[in-house]
Amino acid sequence: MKQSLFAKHALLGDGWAKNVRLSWNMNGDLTIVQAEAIALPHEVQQGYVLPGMINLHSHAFQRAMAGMTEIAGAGPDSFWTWRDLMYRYALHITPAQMQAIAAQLYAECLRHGYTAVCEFHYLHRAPDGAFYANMAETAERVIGAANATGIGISMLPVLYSHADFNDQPLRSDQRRFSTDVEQILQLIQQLESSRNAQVEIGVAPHSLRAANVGQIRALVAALPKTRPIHIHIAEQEREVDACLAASGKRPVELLLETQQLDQRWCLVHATHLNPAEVAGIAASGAVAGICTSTEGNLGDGFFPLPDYIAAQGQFGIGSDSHVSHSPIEELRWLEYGQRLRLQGRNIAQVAGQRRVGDFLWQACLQGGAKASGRQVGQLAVGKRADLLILDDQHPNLQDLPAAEVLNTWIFAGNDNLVRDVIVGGKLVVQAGRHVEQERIQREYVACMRELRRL
Ligand code: NGQ
Ligand code: ZN
Repeated sequence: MKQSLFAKHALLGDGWAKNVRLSWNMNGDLTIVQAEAIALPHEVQQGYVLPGMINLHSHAFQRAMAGMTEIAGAGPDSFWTWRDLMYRYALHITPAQMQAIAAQLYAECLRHGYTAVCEFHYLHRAPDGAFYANMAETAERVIGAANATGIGISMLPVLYSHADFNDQPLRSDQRRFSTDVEQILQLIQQLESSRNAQVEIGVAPHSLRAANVGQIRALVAALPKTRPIHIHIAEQEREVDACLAASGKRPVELLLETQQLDQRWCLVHATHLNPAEVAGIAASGAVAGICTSTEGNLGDGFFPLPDYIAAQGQFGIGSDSHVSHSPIEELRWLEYGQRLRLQGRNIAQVAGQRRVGDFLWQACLQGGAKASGRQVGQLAVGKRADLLILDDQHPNLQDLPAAEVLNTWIFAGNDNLVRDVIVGGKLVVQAGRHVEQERIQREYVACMRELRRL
C-alpha cells in the first residue's frame, strides 16, 4: 500500500503550506512532512489536504434515536424529558446492536471529516442490570466498531454511581450504567490489551451528579498519568442550581476547587459559567468540549465562547447525541449561535487569526487532540497520518486560494466536500464512500428494524 501523498496545499500547524510531501510508516505515524517539495513526474498531486477533526464527545448508541424525540409530550419538553426517553431506549439495546449502530455512526463521521472519536461509554451492563459474563463486553463491541471502520478511538468507561447530588441512589432505568470506582478500574484493566496507536483508554466520571468528589479523586489517582479524563458539567441550569443547593458551589467552581484540573481533562458542555469559572477552566489547561448541535437540540444554552477565547481557553467539538455527524455543522452553529446571541459577526477569532473558519478548525484540532490523549490533530512528524483530501473539483473549491478553503467549506453550502479520508495511513473513505459502507449500512438497517419493533 502507498505510504505517501503529495499535496498542492496542506494545512500545517502554522497554516496552509504549498507542495507538501507527507509520508508515513507501517504503523500509520507520519515520518516526513516536507513543504516546498518537488513532485515526481508520475506523482498524483492532491489539491487540499488537512488534518481530520477529532470528535471529542460521543454516546454512539444515541445515533439510533436521532430524529425520534422531536414530538411534543403532554407537558413542556426539556432536556430532562428527552433524557427519560433516552433511558427507555437505552434499556433495549443489545451488544450486537451497539456494535452495528457504532459502526454506522463512525463511518458517517469519517465521511464528514472526523478521524477520531472520544467515546463516553456508559451502557456497561445488560438490560437486567447484571454485568455481562465479560465485563468489558459492550466497550469491546464499540472498540470493535471503531477498528472495523478505521476511526481512531479514545474509549472512556464511565463511572456512574448516583442519580443526583448527595449520592441519591440510582433510578431503576439507570441500572445499565451502574458502576463504582473499583469496577471502572477493573474495566480499564481489562481494556488495556486493546490499546495501540489507534485506541487509547481513558476514563469519564459521568457528572458531579453521578459521581461524587471523593470517587472522582480516587479514580483519577489510580489512573496512569497520561490518560484523558472527561466529565459532563454545567449543561443545564437545573444542574447548576442542584449543585449549589447540595454543596454551596456551582459545578465548575466545585470541580476546580476539588480536583487538580490540567490538560488531561475535558469538561463536556460547560455551558453555564460565570467569569471566574471561565478564567479557571482556561488557566487550568483543561479543554471545553462543546457539542453545539446536541446543545441546540436539547435546549442547553450558549457556551460563553468569546470570553473563553479571550481567556485563551482550549476547546474542541463533539457530536454527542449524533443529531449531526458533520464537524462543519458543529462549527457553523458554534459561530452562528454566538452571532445570534450577541447580534454581531465573526466572533471566533483572535488577533493572530482573523479568519473564523481557520481559527475554529485549528483550535478544535488542538483541543480535540488533547482531549483524545492521542497523537493526532496535526500534520507533523510523529503524529498519526489522519487526513482529509477535499474535493478540489467541486465548484466551491476549484481554483480557490488555500486561505479561503476553510471559510468556504464551513460557511458556504451543504455539499460534503470530503472526498477521501486516510486514518493511521489507511484509506477508509474513497470518493465520498466508506470502503465498508454497504456491509455497515446493511447491518445498521437490520438492527434498526429490530429496534423499531419495540
Ligand atoms: C448522557 N447527555 O450521558 O447521554 C447525557 C444525558 C445526563 C447529555 N448530557 C444524561 N447531553 O446528563 O444525565
Ligand atoms: Zn454526553
